[in-house]
Amino acid sequence: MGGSAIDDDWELPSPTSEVRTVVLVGRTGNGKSATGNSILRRRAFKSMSSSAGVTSTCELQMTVLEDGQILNVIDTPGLFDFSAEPEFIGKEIVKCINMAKDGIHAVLVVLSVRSRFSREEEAAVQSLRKFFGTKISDYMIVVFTGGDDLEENDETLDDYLGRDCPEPLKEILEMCGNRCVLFDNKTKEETKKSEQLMQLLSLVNEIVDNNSGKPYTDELFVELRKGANKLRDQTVEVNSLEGYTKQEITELKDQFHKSYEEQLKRITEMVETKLKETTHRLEQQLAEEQTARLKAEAMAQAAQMKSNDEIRQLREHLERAQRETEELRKHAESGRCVIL
Ligand SMILES: Nc1nc2c(ncn2[C@@H]2O[C@H](COP(=O)(O)OP(=O)(O)OP(=O)(O)O)[C@@H](O)[C@H]2O)c(=O)[nH]1
Ligand SMILES: [Mg+2]
Repeated sequence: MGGSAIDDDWELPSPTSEVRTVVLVGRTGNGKSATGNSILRRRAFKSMSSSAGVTSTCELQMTVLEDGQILNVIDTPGLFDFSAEPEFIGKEIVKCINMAKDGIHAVLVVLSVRSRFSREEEAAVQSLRKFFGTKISDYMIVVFTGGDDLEENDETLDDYLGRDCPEPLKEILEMCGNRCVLFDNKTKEETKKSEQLMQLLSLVNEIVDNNSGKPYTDELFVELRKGANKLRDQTVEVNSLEGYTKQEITELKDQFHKSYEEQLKRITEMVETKLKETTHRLEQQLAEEQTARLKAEAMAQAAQMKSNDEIRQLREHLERAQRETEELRKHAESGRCVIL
């Protein structure tokens, strides 16, 4: 992980349990909750069309897959959304990491074929990578929702990506090893539902294999888990204490909770600071890219103008020459001059 307070190479020991965790991220309205419901095969997350964000906080739901694999699905509000306050995003990131505990097995970047791939989306993915480090790309899968829309036009995902795929989207797909899948969250067809889910789960398996079973973690995961474990141990210890009054036990527990809350607050502040840094750096980068683009456009325009000017001059020369030739011809016809 980049940045000052948080480093890259933090690993948790591989979890012994078979639980896997996937996190849904993406712009509001792209269909994160709907995709979560398709994975869970039940309406667990609230999903609906709305001009404002529907999901307001991270939520975890669990399912047992056909092969017995336990899968945790974390739905999120628009994390890494530039329009949201860093304080809000910071709290949600900490909450999400706290929920993921042992780490994240796959990050599902939800895009929609029903809306244009925007600069905000590009920036959101870049900011995800800047915040969690480039290692996060090894865990990313792009889920395109709106498969029904493509089907209506007799198009496949390859057709869709083949026509006018914006360069930044191509880069994102390449970055995550071209792991992408099309989802139709509206379908009632059982075969289609299970086929698209199988495709997604096989990509999750691919990620797990590629990363030797290690889920994504970093220092934040370690710190948060240490805090939670400490609180759990302290609670067990206090419960087994003898010779203390009920009130004394309650007071001790309150004290431990307070120190855990304080630790959470400290980590959240750390995340907020890092987010601000990330956003600032990204804004600078985007501004620089924008300036470079404008400069290139201006130069191209100037070159065009220059050549337009040259063409105009050439045309004027030509017209003048034609006029002179015509005059000479007229003179020649009147016998006053000879054309050579
Ligand atoms: N036609 C079609 N509509 C979809 C599909 N997936 C999601 N939607 C619709 O898109 C709208 C937004 O879906 P949500 O699941 O609420 O989107 P979200 O990303 O969770 O949005 P927030 O919670 O606001 O961040 C809803 O009306 C969904 O029914 C799909 O595959 N096809
Ligand atoms: Mg939602």
